[in-house]
Order: sequence, then structure tokens, then C-alpha cells
Amino acid sequence: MSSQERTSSRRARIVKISAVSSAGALFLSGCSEEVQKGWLPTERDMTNHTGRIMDLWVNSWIAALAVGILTWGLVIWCIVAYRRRKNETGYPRQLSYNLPLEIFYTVIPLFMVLVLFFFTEQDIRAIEERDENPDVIVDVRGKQWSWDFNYVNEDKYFSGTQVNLDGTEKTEDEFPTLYLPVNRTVELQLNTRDVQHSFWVPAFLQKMDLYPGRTNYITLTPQVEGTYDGKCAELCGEYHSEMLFNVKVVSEREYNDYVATLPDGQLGDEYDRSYSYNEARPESIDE
Ligand SMILES: [Cu+2]
Repeated sequence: MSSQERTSSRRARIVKISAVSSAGALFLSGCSEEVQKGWLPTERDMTNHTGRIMDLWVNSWIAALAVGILTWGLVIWCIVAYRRRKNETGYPRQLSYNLPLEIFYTVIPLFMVLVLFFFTEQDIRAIEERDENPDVIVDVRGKQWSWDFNYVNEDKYFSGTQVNLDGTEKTEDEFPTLYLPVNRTVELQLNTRDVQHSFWVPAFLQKMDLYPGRTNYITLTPQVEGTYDGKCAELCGEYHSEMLFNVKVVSEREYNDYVATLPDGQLGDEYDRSYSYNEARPESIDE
């Protein structure tokens, strides 16, 4: 190879390397915001809890990656350092019952699980803490396959109509919509009339099951106005996938204007598809 050819091939390599590295830098800078929020489908201050949940998620990944890199490093080091050399024959020296090593690989994973458990438990406790005096209380009632919302303080209700039982899909603006005022403490009382459902708003990073005969609670403060997707996240029958809703976080004035348009009263166990809790349960259900 002539010196001229060498120079041009070196130049081509430099161009290639700089192209790859600038593409990499572009990729990293483009998604650095995404990285910071762990690719979660929300913003940091969406509710008063999302920042905390995001930190737990991202820090768990950082810990997992650090452990992963250490583990891969040790595996690769072993493969290289203890590879079969020239002129070696037969099996290498076999080892068993190395007590210090066995204690080490029992204690370390146990420690890691306890650390994850500690931080998770701490955050769950903070997120699930109920407010003694929430500004807004909504009794959310799941039913196959829609949602009703009782605005408890205002004594108003909204009733979502079930998906057409012929399977026709609804359009997004026809979904039942839960209105919430921005920057106000909200308590959602989750009830179901028939089977288990699950109340899930991906943007809030929170999901809670609805169990027949018991009330679960979500307490949060929405902090960003907007319309968010909600869905049932528990397989609840034939049209489970159609059990969709919207959450509209609006100004307090808009919230009050909206609620004022709703009919008076609260919905109970109406529209119960299987049985009513006020009546004697069929024997098969007691079993
Ligand atoms: Cu459901």
C-alpha cells in the first residue's frame, strides 16, 4: 500500500468514526430528557407523585445497570484470565464447597433485594397516604364495560354508557370523562359493581384495582392541565379493551362549570350486570 493510499484510508476511517460519534451524541442529547424520565409516558410534575415514582424507576435502573456492568465485567474477566492456554490438556482444577464464596453470593443478592424493598416501600407509603381533607372526592364506579363518576361534595354524577354490545368501538370524544381541578387534592374512591377492574391513567403513573365489596383509594394532586388517556387494566370480560375513559385536568372554574351541568344525586349499584349487593346473593357467589 502506498503512503497516499494509507493516508486516504485513514482519513476515511476518521470520517466514519466522527460520523458515528456525532450521530451517537445527537442521539444522546436528543433523548437525554427521555433518559432523565426513564422513557415514562409523562412529565415530572404531572401529579404530586410522578416525580417520586420517576426517581424510584430511574434509580432502580441505574442500580441494575451498575450491577449488570460489574457482573458482565467479572464474567468477561474470568473468560479471558482463565482461558485454556496452549499445551494445556484435560479438565482444569475442579473446585466445590467454597464457603466464603457461597456466603458472599447469598448475602449480596439479599442485600440488593432489601435495598430495593426499602425504597419501594418508602415510596408506596408516601403515595398511598390518604388526605384527611381532600378538596375533591370522586366515587369512581367501574361496571362492565364503562365508568361512572360520582362527584361526592357537589352531589352530582356522570354515567358512562357501556360499549355497544355488538362490539362497535367508540370514538375518543365519546369516552366517559373524569374532570379534575388542577392543583387541588383529589381522593378517588374506587368501587366496582360487578367484577374486578383496574383504574389506570398512564400519565399519572398510578394504577389501582377495583374489588367488589371494598373501596380502594387513590389520593393525588394533578398539576398540569390537559386531557389524559385512562383505561381498565384488569381483564374484566368480553369488552374489557373498550373500557376506556378520559381524564380532563382543568382550571377550578372550568371544573365547577362542568360539574354544575351534571344531574343531581349519586349513583349506587345501578347497572349491575350480575347481581346487586342490596339483594340476597345467588348461592353460587357465596362459595
Ligand atoms: Cu374492566
